[in-house]
Amino acid sequence: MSEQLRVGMVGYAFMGAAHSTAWRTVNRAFDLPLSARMTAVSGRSPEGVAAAAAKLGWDEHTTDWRSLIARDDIDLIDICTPGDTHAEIALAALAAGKHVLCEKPLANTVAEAREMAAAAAQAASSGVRAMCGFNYRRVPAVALMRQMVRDGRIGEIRHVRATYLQDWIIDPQFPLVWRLRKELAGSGALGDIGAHIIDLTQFVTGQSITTVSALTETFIKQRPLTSGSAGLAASSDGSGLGDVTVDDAALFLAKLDGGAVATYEATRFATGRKNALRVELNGSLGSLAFDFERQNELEFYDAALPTTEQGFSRILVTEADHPYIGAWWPPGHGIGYEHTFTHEVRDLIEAIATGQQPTPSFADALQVQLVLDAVSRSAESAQWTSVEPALEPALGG
Ligand code: SOE
Repeated sequence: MSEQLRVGMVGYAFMGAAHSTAWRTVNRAFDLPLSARMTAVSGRSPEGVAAAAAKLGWDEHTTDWRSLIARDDIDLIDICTPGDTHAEIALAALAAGKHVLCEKPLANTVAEAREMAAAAAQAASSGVRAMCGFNYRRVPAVALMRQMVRDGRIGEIRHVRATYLQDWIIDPQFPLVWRLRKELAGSGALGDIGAHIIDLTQFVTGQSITTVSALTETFIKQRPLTSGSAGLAASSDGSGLGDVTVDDAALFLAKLDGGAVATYEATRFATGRKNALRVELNGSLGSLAFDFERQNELEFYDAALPTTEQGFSRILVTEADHPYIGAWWPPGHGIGYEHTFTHEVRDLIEAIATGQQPTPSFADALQVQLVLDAVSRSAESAQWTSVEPALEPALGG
C-alpha cells in the first residue's frame, strides 16, 4: 500500500462531484507513488454535505472548512467553491502547509490572484504544491495539439481562433444564481468559460496574450430571485427580480507575444451549443483544430504534403502512446469529460511525490486573471488594453 495523500475538499456541487470522481478513480487507472484518500468534504448545508459525502465517497463531512485545514491528517485542500471564497481558503491552506488544488478561475480579482500566487511561491520553498484546475489542458487531444505545435508540425502560428459556447441561461425565467452576481462569481461567461479558452490557447501555443480589444454584453438584465439568491437586493418595484451584474457574453481580439493574432468568444447565449469549446490554430506549415464535442479527435492539416494529398485529417486520439490514453482502454474506445479531472489529479499527485511544480501553477493562473482583467477594462473603455505584467514570470506553463 503506497503512502497516502489525504484530501479535504471544500464544496460538493458540479466541480465537487467531478473532483470526487477523479480522487476515487485516479489510483485505479494510474500507478502512482501516492494513494489518494478521500478523508473529508466540507459544505455549508449539514444535510447536503452529509448526503454528498455518502454519494461521492468521502470518509467524513463537516460544515466548517477551517476544521479541514486544522487537521494534521489532511495533506491537501481541494477548493471547489464559487470564486469569492477561493482566496480565503487557499491562503489559509497554504499558510498551514497544505497542498492546494483550486478550481478556475483562480480568484475574482487580480489583487486576490496576486496574493494567492505570492503565497504559493512562498509555500513552494517548503515543498508545498499548488495547482489551478484548468482541466481542458488534460484532454489527450489538447495535450497532443501542444506537442505537435512544439514539434513544429504547423510552423509559425499566425491565427488563434477560440470559442466557448453554452446556452444554459437563454430563458429569461432562469433564476438569479450565484454565477450571475459579480460579488460571488467575479464575472460571467468571461471568467467562467472565457478563462478556459485563454488558458488553453496559451497552453497549446506556448504564447501569452499581451493586448486585447473587447466587448461584453448582458442580454437579460434582471432575473427571478430564488432561495439561492438570498440576501440579494430585489428590484425596488417588488417584482421579485434581481439585477444580473455580470456579462452574458464576452468577445475580444488579442495579440500574443509570439506574433500570433487571435479571436475569442465566450457566451452563455449560443442557443443550441451546450458546452462547445473549439480551438483552431493556423500556421505557416499547417493547421490544428480541436472541438470538445468531439474530444477524442484532433484535426490536422499538413501543408508540407504534396498539394494533391493535402486535406484536414482526423486523428483519433486513442492510441496507447497518446497522452494519458495508455491508462484507459484499447484504441478507438474513447474517454469523457470526467477523465480530464482524473488526469489533473494524476499530474498533481505525481508533482507532489516528485517535488515538482504542478502546472498550471498559481502564477500561470494569475496570468489568466490578468488577461480577464484586461478584457474587462477594454470592454469598459472600448480601447485596446495591455495585459498587466505578472509580478513573477509564470512558472511551468
Ligand atoms: C459552467 O459554465 C461550467 O460548469 C464551467 O464552470 C466549467 O469550468 C466547464 O467545464 C463546464 O461549464
